Amino acid sequence: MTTDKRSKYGGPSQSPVWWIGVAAVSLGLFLLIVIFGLVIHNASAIGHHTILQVGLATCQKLVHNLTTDKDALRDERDQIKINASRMTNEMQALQSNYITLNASRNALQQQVTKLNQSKTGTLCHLGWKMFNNKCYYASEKGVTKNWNNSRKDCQQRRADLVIITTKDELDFVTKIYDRTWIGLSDIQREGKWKWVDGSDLEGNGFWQTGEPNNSGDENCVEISRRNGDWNDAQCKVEIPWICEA
Ligand SMILES: [Ca+2]
Ligand SMILES: [Ca+2]
Repeated sequence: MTTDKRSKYGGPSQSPVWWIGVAAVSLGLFLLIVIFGLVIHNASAIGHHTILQVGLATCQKLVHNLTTDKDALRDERDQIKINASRMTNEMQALQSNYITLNASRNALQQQVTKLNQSKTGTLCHLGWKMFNNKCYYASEKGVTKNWNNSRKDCQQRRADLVIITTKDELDFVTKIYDRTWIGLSDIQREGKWKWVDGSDLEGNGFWQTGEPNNSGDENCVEISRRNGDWNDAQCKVEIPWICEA
């Protein structure tokens, strides 16, 4: 039995060589596979390394860019702060100037008001007289006119015949002339006494006793010699006149 098996494989000296060859070939193939695997693995690792390097460089560049942007933003923020501070200072200066100008304007307005008061209180045209902040013009000595022409003369002087509202004013006028036209008449309607500004005669006036009597169609009012009070006279009479502005 044993002899038959050995003859089948060609003798006991050839069998180990054959197995060794097979094993060597197998080992060689295995080593090739291992080397190939290692090469593939290394190539993959190198690829990964390169990608990581590129990614790292990109990140570094990104960080650099972000740092640059951050610095730029910080500078911009600082500049905005400086501008805001400067604008605040300018605004405060403008507010201060506004307050100063407002105070100056108020002071000037007060001066203008005082000047206007001073003007009305002390200044009348040359040749005019002042009384209680009003200006009065008395016709020249020796010149006489009827009531209508006297009034026209006053109007040419941007005034009108005097309107007498107080006893003081009456006394002031009668010291200038003891006979003079005043701006009162009943020309428009008999017995309806109106001043030249269109207003009605208020109260009883300063009529002489027995006047107004419309004696001979008397429609214009004069201050006459008799005690300085009023008399209605004919408008055509020519006497001095007094204007009030
Ligand atoms: Ca009359
Ligand atoms: Ca009369």
